[in-house]
Amino acid sequence: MSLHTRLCDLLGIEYPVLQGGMAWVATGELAAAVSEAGGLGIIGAGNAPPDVLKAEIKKAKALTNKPFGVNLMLLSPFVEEVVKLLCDEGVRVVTTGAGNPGKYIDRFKAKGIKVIPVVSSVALAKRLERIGVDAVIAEGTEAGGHIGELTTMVLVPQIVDALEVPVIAAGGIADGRGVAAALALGAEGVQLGTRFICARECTVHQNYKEAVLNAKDRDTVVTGETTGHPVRILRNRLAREFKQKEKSGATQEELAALGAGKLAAAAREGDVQNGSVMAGQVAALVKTVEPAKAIINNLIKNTFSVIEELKEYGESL
Ligand code: TUI
Repeated sequence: MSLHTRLCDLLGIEYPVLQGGMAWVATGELAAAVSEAGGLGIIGAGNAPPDVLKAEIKKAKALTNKPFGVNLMLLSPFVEEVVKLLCDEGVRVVTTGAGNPGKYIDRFKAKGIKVIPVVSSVALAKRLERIGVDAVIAEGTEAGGHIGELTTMVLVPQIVDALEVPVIAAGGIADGRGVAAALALGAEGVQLGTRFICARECTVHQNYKEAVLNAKDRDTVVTGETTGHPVRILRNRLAREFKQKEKSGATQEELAALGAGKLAAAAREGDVQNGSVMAGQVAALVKTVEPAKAIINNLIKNTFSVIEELKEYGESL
């Protein structure tokens, strides 16, 4: 079964399914597994120094000949060096997050790298299309990690209406129902992060996977609303402490100190009580650990089942 859109041709992939480039979670192994399964795997650069990222790119190259991407996290202290590394390494696709990538786009384009920023507003999407991005990822506030304000349901159709380039929907998608909904909104692709945390090939700590598997509908909270960098994480001791400190008027420095290193503590050491367990609201829909190939195959199969079911509504007319 195939689900072919402009995005498949743009990126040279079989299915228009991207795996979110999650910092400390989306390593070379996961990205390669997703690309091998016909989607686009994406390594999360996060705050990693260039030598660490280079090793992940090397791992992915050893595991697949198919295209994969890297997510450039624009708040990284190493952003300049990472841009240079991505240009030198022959990475084929760069997604960006947590800011405006405008000033780096010419350098990527000069190397033939496809650039796909995550956007959470129509204004930024239009500005970036004008300076030559190849597609955009419209990410709703349901997503995990650093988030914008608008929901996927409201953001995606507005960006579809405003742009010519393909739009990829993200935030709140974990199964075929979500993919069918995204297509209905006009998206030509989807990006899933939280679902791929529970891919078998994802090397994140087992405790992190279990935290996602055990999450219920209201188990995520947004921290950092007072810092200008809202971040959705699973409820735990850290989340409670962060919210408490924000309520009692803690300074930006105090909050930054509380957050420092906490994603790595959860993702790599498995401290899911005192660490930052970033995940989207859709964690409640993630119930199994499966190979990336099974996740993608079921996603596509279930998308078509949903579309078939929907057709029946029209048949009685
Ligand atoms: O980037 C993400 N999600 C992330 S990055 C991350 S690492 C981090 N850790 C702690 C604090 C902050 C970051 C964890 N999760 N998603 C993509 C995304 N980008 N969501 C929203 C945005 C975004 C926000 C503002 C994109 C552009 C933007 O533009 C602001 C401007 O300058 O116009």
